[in-house]
Amino acid sequence: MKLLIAIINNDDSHKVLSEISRAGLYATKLSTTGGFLKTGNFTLIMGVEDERLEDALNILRTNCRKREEEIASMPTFAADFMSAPKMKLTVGGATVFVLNVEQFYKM
Ligand code: 2BA
Repeated sequence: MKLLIAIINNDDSHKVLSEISRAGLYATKLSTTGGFLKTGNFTLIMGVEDERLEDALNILRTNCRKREEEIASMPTFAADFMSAPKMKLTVGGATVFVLNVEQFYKM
């Protein structure tokens, strides 16, 4: 069994969770915050049998979009904020960690 930890954009949440349920997979959704942009995202924890790992990854691949976000680069003073040059970041689709599960119980 594998444990997937997937960090996903809030906008993709509804579609991804629907597809996971439709595929008969299980997930727990946590509300989280990116350490860099400090905006909300969400994190899925999924316990997945080895033979279903590719199914789970495909759902994430298909339903999580890459998006461009524009942020102000760091101004020197608060007054500089409006004129601070903008920089573009590519955020997402999904950031996924796959870990081996040693033991799994439902008691
Ligand atoms: P954030 O930390 O808010 O990062 C948002 C986006 O900002 C990142 O998109 C990336 O484009 C950029 N970014 C983040 N840290 C950076 C840095 N040190 N230098 C330059 N650019 C940086 P993604 O890579 O798609 O990440 C989306 C979200 O996934 C992240 O939100 C964070 O919550 C999570 N994440 C990504 N990589 C991670 C990792 N190695 N460990 C833990 N969480 C991670």
